[in-house]
Amino acid sequence: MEALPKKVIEIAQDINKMKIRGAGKIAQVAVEALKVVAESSNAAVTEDFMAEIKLAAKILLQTRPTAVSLPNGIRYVLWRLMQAKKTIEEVEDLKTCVINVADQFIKNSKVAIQKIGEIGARRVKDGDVILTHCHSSAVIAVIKTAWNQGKKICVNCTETRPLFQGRITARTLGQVGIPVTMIVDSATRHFINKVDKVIVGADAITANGAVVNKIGTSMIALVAHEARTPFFVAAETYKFSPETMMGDSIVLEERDSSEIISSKLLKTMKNVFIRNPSFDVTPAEYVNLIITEKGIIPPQGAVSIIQQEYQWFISNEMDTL
Ligand code: RUB
Repeated sequence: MEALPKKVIEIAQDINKMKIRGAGKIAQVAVEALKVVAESSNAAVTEDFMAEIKLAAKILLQTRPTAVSLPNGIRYVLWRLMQAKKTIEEVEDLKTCVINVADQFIKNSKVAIQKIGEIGARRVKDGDVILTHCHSSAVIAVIKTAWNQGKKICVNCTETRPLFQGRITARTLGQVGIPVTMIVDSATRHFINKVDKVIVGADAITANGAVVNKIGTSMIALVAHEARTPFFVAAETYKFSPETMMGDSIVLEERDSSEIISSKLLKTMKNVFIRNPSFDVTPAEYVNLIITEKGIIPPQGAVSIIQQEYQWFISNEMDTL
């Protein structure tokens, strides 16, 4: 079997180092990487081609553990490839299959964001103050769509420590003219009574409607719950986790301590240890609704989405990876 193309390794490294980040984007580039494998494969027999694709899938899956969009995107391609292989005998035809399916996933993913924008914007009123956390393409779509509809909204956005993804959100929204107030994460409760609704993205949504998102999200949800401020989640259906229906739980990534404090400074402190979990879990009871490209659902509807979208996975217990 040939070595994987350099581009695929680079994509895997960029996801791991967070040069490419955000659950939706991670899934899109991982699927793009499978397409690169297909485009550059010199495999002579279908078995070799399948082995190359599976190796790339394995490497990509190891890059970040929490965003369910990543395995869901990869499975989208692998499942269709495996179905195709039952009748296709030529390597070239399998390559075409991967390329087409990958393009289809990326296109669907972009359309989903657009639809979430349109559906979510209906829940945004003229004059709303929206609070968001981290940087989510789905949330940006909702806010920008509402703004483009002429709704005079403004946004409070947390810095999102330790890696400050809130700055990406602030810059993106500010650029189109939306007034943004950036606050430190811990100022959320101080400002919550001036906020009309909270909208955050998701890395994973479990069968019981819990939402896994950037660390700090569950604290914001708690604050919103106490203040009776609606808490919305904007997420494509490929963020829903079929594994959680089979009893698995979502792995919460914990990243290096150097993201919080330099190792040089840490060495000067005695008996100090750092923990750096990247994500947390917001229970369903703190979530008012989830905006998906298929419509708005209560968190309790997560299980139906999983049943509808991932029946093929559940009934086949897809253990090919
Ligand atoms: C990003 C994050 C985002 C979700 C949703 O974490 O938690 O809220 O991934 O984003 P990180 P999107 O920066 O660690 O990847 O809506 O763009 O998929």
